[in-house]
Amino acid sequence: MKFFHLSDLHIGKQLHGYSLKEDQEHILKEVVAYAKVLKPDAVIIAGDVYDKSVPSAEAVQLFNRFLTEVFALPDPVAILVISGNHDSAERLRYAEEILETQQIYLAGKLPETPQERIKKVTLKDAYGEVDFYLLPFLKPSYLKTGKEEGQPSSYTQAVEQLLLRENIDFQRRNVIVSHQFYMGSSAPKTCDSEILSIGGLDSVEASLLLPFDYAALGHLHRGQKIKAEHIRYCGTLLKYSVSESGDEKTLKVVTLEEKGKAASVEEFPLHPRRDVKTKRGTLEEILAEAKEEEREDYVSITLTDEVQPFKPREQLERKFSHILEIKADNSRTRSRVLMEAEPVLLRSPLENFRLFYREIQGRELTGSEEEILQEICREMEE
Ligand SMILES: [Mn+2]
Repeated sequence: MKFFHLSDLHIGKQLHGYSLKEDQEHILKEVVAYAKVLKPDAVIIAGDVYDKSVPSAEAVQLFNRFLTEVFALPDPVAILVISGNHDSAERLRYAEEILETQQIYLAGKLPETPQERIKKVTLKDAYGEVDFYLLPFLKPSYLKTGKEEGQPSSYTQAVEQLLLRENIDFQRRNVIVSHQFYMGSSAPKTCDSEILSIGGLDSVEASLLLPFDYAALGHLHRGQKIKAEHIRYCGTLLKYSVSESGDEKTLKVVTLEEKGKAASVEEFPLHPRRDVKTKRGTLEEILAEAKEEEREDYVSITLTDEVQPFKPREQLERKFSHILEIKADNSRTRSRVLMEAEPVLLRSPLENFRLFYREIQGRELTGSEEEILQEICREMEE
Protein backbone atom coordinates (compact mmCIF):
# COMPACT_ATOMS: atom_id res chain seq x y z
CA MET A 1 0.00 0.00 0.00
CA LYS A 2 1.50 3.27 -1.11
CA PHE A 3 -0.02 6.63 -0.32
CA PHE A 4 0.82 10.33 -0.49
CA HIS A 5 0.56 12.00 2.89
CA LEU A 6 -0.47 15.63 2.47
CA SER A 7 -1.98 18.15 4.86
CA ASP A 8 -2.52 21.87 5.36
CA LEU A 9 -2.94 22.87 1.74
CA HIS A 10 -4.55 26.12 2.96
CA ILE A 11 -5.89 26.78 -0.51
CA GLY A 12 -6.79 30.45 -0.86
CA LYS A 13 -4.14 31.59 1.59
CA GLN A 14 -2.37 34.90 1.24
CA LEU A 15 1.17 35.67 2.31
CA HIS A 16 1.60 39.26 3.54
CA GLY A 17 -1.17 40.32 1.18
CA TYR A 18 0.06 38.37 -1.87
CA SER A 19 -2.34 35.75 -3.25
CA LEU A 20 -0.68 32.34 -3.36
CA LYS A 21 -3.04 31.06 -6.05
CA GLU A 22 -0.38 30.56 -8.73
CA ASP A 23 2.01 29.00 -6.22
CA GLN A 24 -0.61 26.56 -4.95
CA GLU A 25 -1.75 25.69 -8.45
CA HIS A 26 1.85 25.02 -9.46
CA ILE A 27 2.66 22.82 -6.46
CA LEU A 28 -0.56 20.78 -6.72
CA LYS A 29 0.29 20.17 -10.37
CA GLU A 30 3.66 18.84 -9.24
CA VAL A 31 1.87 16.48 -6.80
CA VAL A 32 -0.26 15.20 -9.68
CA ALA A 33 2.86 14.75 -11.81
CA TYR A 34 4.43 12.69 -9.01
CA ALA A 35 1.23 10.61 -8.74
CA LYS A 36 1.43 9.85 -12.44
CA VAL A 37 4.89 8.35 -11.99
CA LEU A 38 4.73 6.86 -8.48
CA LYS A 39 1.19 5.46 -8.85
CA PRO A 40 0.03 5.66 -5.22
CA ASP A 41 -3.02 3.69 -4.10
CA ALA A 42 -4.29 6.71 -2.21
CA VAL A 43 -3.79 10.42 -1.59
CA ILE A 44 -4.45 11.49 1.99
CA ILE A 45 -5.12 15.08 2.97
CA ALA A 46 -4.97 15.40 6.75
CA GLY A 47 -6.99 18.59 7.19
CA ASP A 48 -6.90 22.31 6.37
CA VAL A 49 -7.74 21.88 2.72
CA TYR A 50 -8.80 25.51 2.62
CA ASP A 51 -7.45 28.48 4.49
CA LYS A 52 -10.90 29.76 5.40
CA SER A 53 -14.12 28.09 6.47
CA VAL A 54 -15.84 29.97 3.62
CA PRO A 55 -13.32 29.56 0.81
CA SER A 56 -13.40 31.85 -2.22
CA ALA A 57 -14.80 30.56 -5.53
CA GLU A 58 -11.25 30.64 -6.82
CA ALA A 59 -10.03 28.41 -3.98
CA VAL A 60 -12.85 25.90 -4.52
CA GLN A 61 -12.04 25.81 -8.25
CA LEU A 62 -8.40 25.11 -7.49
CA PHE A 63 -9.19 22.17 -5.22
CA ASN A 64 -11.78 20.92 -7.67
CA ARG A 65 -9.17 20.89 -10.42
CA PHE A 66 -6.73 18.98 -8.21
CA LEU A 67 -9.31 16.31 -7.36
CA THR A 68 -10.32 16.03 -10.99
CA GLU A 69 -6.73 15.58 -12.15
CA VAL A 70 -6.00 12.91 -9.52
CA PHE A 71 -9.25 11.19 -10.38
CA ALA A 72 -8.37 11.20 -14.09
CA LEU A 73 -5.06 9.37 -13.59
CA PRO A 74 -4.87 6.10 -15.53
CA ASP A 75 -4.53 3.99 -12.35
CA PRO A 76 -7.30 4.55 -9.80
CA VAL A 77 -6.31 6.55 -6.71
CA ALA A 78 -8.49 6.76 -3.60
CA ILE A 79 -8.67 10.23 -2.10
CA LEU A 80 -9.08 10.50 1.67
CA VAL A 81 -9.72 13.90 3.20
CA ILE A 82 -10.50 15.09 6.72
CA SER A 83 -11.46 18.60 7.77
CA GLY A 84 -9.02 20.71 9.77
CA ASN A 85 -9.59 23.61 12.11
CA HIS A 86 -9.55 26.02 9.16
CA ASP A 87 -12.19 24.10 7.20
CA SER A 88 -15.92 24.14 7.56
CA ALA A 89 -16.71 20.47 8.17
CA GLU A 90 -20.18 20.84 6.66
CA ARG A 91 -19.00 22.57 3.50
CA LEU A 92 -16.10 20.19 2.98
CA ARG A 93 -18.33 17.12 3.05
CA TYR A 94 -20.55 18.41 0.25
CA ALA A 95 -21.86 15.48 -1.83
CA GLU A 96 -20.01 13.11 0.52
CA GLU A 97 -22.16 10.03 -0.16
CA ILE A 98 -22.05 10.45 -3.92
CA LEU A 99 -18.31 11.05 -3.99
CA GLU A 100 -17.70 7.91 -1.93
CA THR A 101 -18.94 5.82 -4.82
CA GLN A 102 -15.98 7.29 -6.76
CA GLN A 103 -13.43 6.50 -4.03
CA ILE A 104 -13.31 10.08 -2.79
CA TYR A 105 -13.82 10.00 0.97
CA LEU A 106 -14.50 13.28 2.74
CA ALA A 107 -14.68 13.12 6.53
CA GLY A 108 -16.05 16.30 7.94
CA LYS A 109 -18.48 15.08 10.52
CA LEU A 110 -17.22 13.96 13.88
CA PRO A 111 -18.93 11.07 15.65
CA GLU A 112 -20.67 13.18 18.28
CA THR A 113 -22.94 10.73 20.03
CA PRO A 114 -21.72 7.42 21.51
CA GLN A 115 -23.58 5.51 18.74
CA GLU A 116 -21.73 7.18 15.90
CA ARG A 117 -18.38 5.96 14.57
CA ILE A 118 -15.30 7.49 12.96
CA LYS A 119 -15.40 7.15 9.18
CA LYS A 120 -13.43 4.05 8.26
CA VAL A 121 -12.22 3.34 4.74
CA THR A 122 -10.80 -0.07 3.89
CA LEU A 123 -8.41 -0.35 0.96
CA LYS A 124 -6.80 -3.53 -0.36
CA ASP A 125 -3.34 -4.41 -1.58
CA ALA A 126 -1.31 -7.58 -2.15
CA TYR A 127 -0.98 -8.09 1.63
CA GLY A 128 -4.68 -7.77 2.38
CA GLU A 129 -6.75 -4.95 3.79
CA VAL A 130 -5.76 -1.66 5.43
CA ASP A 131 -8.25 0.30 7.53
CA PHE A 132 -7.97 4.07 7.38
CA TYR A 133 -9.66 5.91 10.26
CA LEU A 134 -10.57 9.44 9.22
CA LEU A 135 -10.82 11.61 12.32
CA PRO A 136 -11.71 15.24 11.55
CA PHE A 137 -10.40 18.08 13.73
CA LEU A 138 -12.15 18.12 17.10
CA LYS A 139 -12.46 20.06 20.30
CA PRO A 140 -13.59 18.33 23.52
CA SER A 141 -16.80 20.35 23.45
CA TYR A 142 -17.80 18.86 20.06
CA LEU A 143 -18.55 15.52 21.69
CA LYS A 144 -22.07 15.17 23.00
CA THR A 145 -22.14 12.54 25.68
CA GLY A 146 -25.48 13.63 27.04
CA LYS A 147 -24.27 13.47 30.62
CA GLU A 148 -21.75 15.58 32.40
CA GLU A 149 -19.52 12.89 33.90
CA GLY A 150 -18.67 11.37 30.49
CA GLN A 151 -17.74 14.73 28.96
CA PRO A 152 -14.02 14.83 28.09
CA SER A 153 -12.17 17.60 29.88
CA SER A 154 -9.10 17.65 27.65
CA TYR A 155 -8.19 17.16 24.00
CA THR A 156 -6.32 13.96 24.90
CA GLN A 157 -9.37 12.54 26.66
CA ALA A 158 -11.61 13.44 23.72
CA VAL A 159 -9.41 11.63 21.19
CA GLU A 160 -8.97 8.69 23.56
CA GLN A 161 -12.73 8.31 24.06
CA LEU A 162 -13.38 8.31 20.33
CA LEU A 163 -10.67 5.74 19.60
CA LEU A 164 -11.83 3.44 22.41
CA ARG A 165 -15.35 3.37 21.01
CA GLU A 166 -14.07 1.96 17.75
CA ASN A 167 -12.82 -1.35 19.14
CA ILE A 168 -10.05 -1.31 16.58
CA ASP A 169 -8.60 -4.70 15.67
CA PHE A 170 -4.87 -4.13 15.94
CA GLN A 171 -4.11 -7.49 14.36
CA ARG A 172 -5.07 -5.75 11.13
CA ARG A 173 -3.14 -2.91 9.45
CA ASN A 174 -4.52 0.43 10.59
CA VAL A 175 -3.81 4.01 9.62
CA ILE A 176 -5.18 6.99 11.50
CA VAL A 177 -5.64 10.35 9.78
CA SER A 178 -5.98 13.21 12.26
CA HIS A 179 -5.63 16.98 12.52
CA GLN A 180 -4.66 17.88 16.08
CA PHE A 181 -1.67 19.21 18.00
CA TYR A 182 -0.02 15.91 19.00
CA MET A 183 2.80 16.06 21.47
CA GLY A 184 5.42 13.53 22.51
CA SER A 185 7.91 13.94 25.34
CA SER A 186 9.51 17.00 23.71
CA ALA A 187 7.79 20.03 22.24
CA PRO A 188 7.11 19.76 18.49
CA LYS A 189 8.65 22.26 16.08
CA THR A 190 6.09 24.93 15.38
CA CYS A 191 6.17 27.95 13.07
CA ASP A 192 4.39 31.27 12.48
CA SER A 193 1.82 30.06 9.95
CA GLU A 194 -0.04 27.83 12.41
CA ILE A 195 -2.65 28.92 14.87
CA LEU A 196 -2.16 27.04 18.09
CA SER A 197 -3.60 27.79 21.46
CA ILE A 198 -1.35 29.43 24.00
CA GLY A 199 0.49 27.03 26.27
CA GLY A 200 -0.50 23.99 24.22
CA LEU A 201 -3.85 23.52 25.95
CA ASP A 202 -5.07 21.89 22.76
CA SER A 203 -2.30 19.28 22.73
CA VAL A 204 -3.02 15.57 22.50
CA GLU A 205 -0.78 12.87 23.93
CA ALA A 206 0.83 11.17 20.91
CA SER A 207 1.19 7.82 22.67
CA LEU A 208 -2.52 7.23 21.89
CA LEU A 209 -1.44 6.67 18.29
CA LEU A 210 1.35 4.16 18.96
CA PRO A 211 -0.77 1.05 18.17
CA PHE A 212 -1.48 2.26 14.62
CA ASP A 213 0.76 1.19 11.76
CA TYR A 214 0.95 4.79 10.60
CA ALA A 215 -0.46 8.10 11.81
CA ALA A 216 -0.92 10.63 8.98
CA LEU A 217 -1.15 13.92 10.83
CA GLY A 218 -1.95 17.48 9.89
CA HIS A 219 -1.99 20.80 11.78
CA LEU A 220 1.71 21.54 12.30
CA HIS A 221 3.25 23.03 9.19
CA ARG A 222 6.72 21.57 9.66
CA GLY A 223 7.21 17.96 8.61
CA GLN A 224 8.30 15.93 11.66
CA LYS A 225 7.91 12.71 13.58
CA ILE A 226 6.26 12.80 16.97
CA LYS A 227 7.29 10.24 19.58
CA ALA A 228 7.83 7.43 17.05
CA GLU A 229 8.93 6.92 13.46
CA HIS A 230 5.42 6.10 12.28
CA ILE A 231 3.62 9.08 13.86
CA ARG A 232 4.19 11.97 11.49
CA TYR A 233 3.28 15.42 10.37
CA CYS A 234 3.98 15.70 6.65
CA GLY A 235 4.18 19.50 6.76
CA THR A 236 2.94 21.94 4.14
CA LEU A 237 3.87 21.71 0.46
CA LEU A 238 4.77 25.40 0.48
CA LYS A 239 6.38 27.78 2.95
CA TYR A 240 3.56 29.72 4.52
CA SER A 241 5.55 32.12 6.70
CA VAL A 242 8.94 33.82 6.83
CA SER A 243 9.78 31.57 9.79
CA GLU A 244 9.77 28.62 7.34
CA SER A 245 12.22 30.24 4.90
CA GLY A 246 15.04 27.90 5.96
CA ASP A 247 12.89 24.75 5.79
CA GLU A 248 12.88 22.30 2.94
CA LYS A 249 9.37 21.23 1.95
CA THR A 250 8.99 17.78 0.44
CA LEU A 251 6.31 15.37 -0.70
CA LYS A 252 5.95 12.45 1.74
CA VAL A 253 5.22 9.06 0.22
CA VAL A 254 4.39 6.27 2.66
CA THR A 255 4.65 2.57 1.93
CA LEU A 256 3.04 -0.06 4.14
CA GLU A 257 3.90 -3.68 3.54
CA GLU A 258 2.81 -6.69 5.57
CA LYS A 259 1.60 -6.32 9.16
CA GLY A 260 4.48 -5.91 11.58
CA LYS A 261 6.81 -4.37 9.04
CA ALA A 262 7.54 -0.70 9.77
CA ALA A 263 6.03 1.87 7.42
CA SER A 264 8.64 3.55 5.23
CA VAL A 265 8.46 7.22 4.33
CA GLU A 266 10.22 8.60 1.27
CA GLU A 267 10.63 12.31 0.63
CA PHE A 268 10.50 13.79 -2.85
CA PRO A 269 11.74 17.29 -3.65
CA LEU A 270 9.23 20.00 -4.50
CA HIS A 271 9.88 22.90 -6.86
CA PRO A 272 7.80 25.89 -5.83
CA ARG A 273 7.16 28.64 -8.33
CA ARG A 274 8.48 31.17 -5.82
CA ASP A 275 10.61 30.52 -2.77
CA VAL A 276 10.33 32.34 0.58
CA LYS A 277 13.66 33.90 1.53
CA THR A 278 15.23 36.22 4.05
CA LYS A 279 17.86 38.79 3.08
CA ARG A 280 20.04 40.66 5.52
CA GLY A 281 22.65 43.35 4.92
CA THR A 282 23.05 46.97 3.91
CA LEU A 283 20.86 48.16 1.06
CA GLU A 284 23.90 48.32 -1.18
CA GLU A 285 24.90 44.73 -0.37
CA ILE A 286 21.42 43.35 -0.92
CA LEU A 287 21.03 45.16 -4.25
CA ALA A 288 24.45 44.00 -5.43
CA GLU A 289 23.84 40.37 -4.48
CA ALA A 290 20.28 40.09 -5.84
CA LYS A 291 20.10 37.42 -8.54
CA GLU A 292 17.83 37.58 -11.53
CA GLU A 293 16.34 34.14 -10.76
CA GLU A 294 15.12 35.29 -7.34
CA ARG A 295 13.33 38.36 -8.69
CA GLU A 296 9.92 36.72 -8.17
CA ASP A 297 10.68 35.09 -4.81
CA TYR A 298 8.93 36.22 -1.65
CA VAL A 299 11.56 38.08 0.34
CA SER A 300 11.76 39.40 3.89
CA ILE A 301 14.51 42.01 3.98
CA THR A 302 16.41 43.25 7.02
CA LEU A 303 18.47 46.39 6.37
CA THR A 304 21.49 46.91 8.60
CA ASP A 305 22.44 50.41 7.38
CA GLU A 306 23.30 52.75 10.24
CA VAL A 307 22.05 55.71 8.23
CA GLN A 308 18.55 55.38 6.77
CA PRO A 309 19.11 54.87 3.02
CA PHE A 310 17.24 56.94 0.44
CA LYS A 311 13.88 55.40 -0.54
CA PRO A 312 14.90 51.79 0.18
CA ARG A 313 11.60 50.23 -0.92
CA GLU A 314 11.70 51.85 -4.35
CA GLN A 315 15.25 50.65 -4.88
CA LEU A 316 14.52 47.11 -3.66
CA GLU A 317 11.41 46.86 -5.82
CA ARG A 318 13.61 47.16 -8.89
CA LYS A 319 15.20 43.83 -7.91
CA PHE A 320 12.34 42.05 -6.12
CA SER A 321 8.74 41.93 -7.26
CA HIS A 322 7.34 40.20 -4.11
CA ILE A 323 8.67 41.93 -1.02
CA LEU A 324 6.98 40.63 2.12
CA GLU A 325 8.48 43.10 4.58
CA ILE A 326 11.41 45.46 5.06
CA LYS A 327 12.85 45.67 8.55
CA ALA A 328 15.69 47.71 10.00
CA ASP A 329 18.27 46.33 12.39
CA ASN A 330 20.97 48.80 13.43
CA SER A 331 22.27 50.35 16.64
CA ARG A 332 19.33 52.80 16.72
CA THR A 333 16.61 50.17 16.39
CA ARG A 334 18.39 47.93 18.88
CA SER A 335 18.56 50.70 21.48
CA ARG A 336 14.87 51.36 20.84
CA VAL A 337 14.10 47.72 21.51
CA LEU A 338 16.11 47.92 24.71
CA MET A 339 14.16 50.97 25.83
CA GLU A 340 10.86 49.29 25.06
CA ALA A 341 11.97 46.30 27.04
CA GLU A 342 12.01 48.40 30.21
CA PRO A 343 9.29 47.44 32.65
CA VAL A 344 5.90 48.70 31.57
CA LEU A 345 3.66 50.14 34.25
CA LEU A 346 0.51 48.13 34.65
CA ARG A 347 -2.50 50.38 34.52
CA SER A 348 -6.15 49.53 34.92
CA PRO A 349 -8.28 49.46 31.74
CA LEU A 350 -10.02 52.65 32.91
CA GLU A 351 -6.72 54.48 33.41
CA ASN A 352 -5.54 53.32 30.02
CA PHE A 353 -8.71 54.57 28.40
CA ARG A 354 -8.40 57.94 30.12
CA LEU A 355 -4.89 58.37 28.69
CA PHE A 356 -5.99 57.19 25.25
CA TYR A 357 -8.96 59.57 25.29
CA ARG A 358 -6.78 62.50 26.29
CA GLU A 359 -4.37 61.76 23.47
CA ILE A 360 -7.04 61.39 20.80
CA GLN A 361 -9.54 64.04 21.92
CA GLY A 362 -7.19 66.50 23.57
CA ARG A 363 -9.39 66.75 26.69
CA GLU A 364 -10.28 64.84 29.84
CA LEU A 365 -13.40 62.68 30.21
CA THR A 366 -16.41 64.51 31.62
CA GLY A 367 -18.02 63.24 34.81
CA SER A 368 -20.88 61.47 33.01
CA GLU A 369 -18.52 59.93 30.45
CA GLU A 370 -16.36 58.69 33.29
CA GLU A 371 -19.42 57.07 34.91
CA ILE A 372 -20.36 55.25 31.71
CA LEU A 373 -16.85 53.90 31.39
CA GLN A 374 -16.73 52.79 35.00
CA GLU A 375 -19.93 50.87 34.38
CA ILE A 376 -18.46 49.22 31.23
CA CYS A 377 -15.28 48.26 33.07
CA ARG A 378 -17.32 46.71 35.89
CA GLU A 379 -19.36 44.67 33.43
CA MET A 380 -16.20 43.62 31.66
CA GLU A 381 -14.65 42.37 34.88
CA GLU A 382 -17.77 40.43 35.76
MN1 LIG B 1 -2.99 24.34 9.13
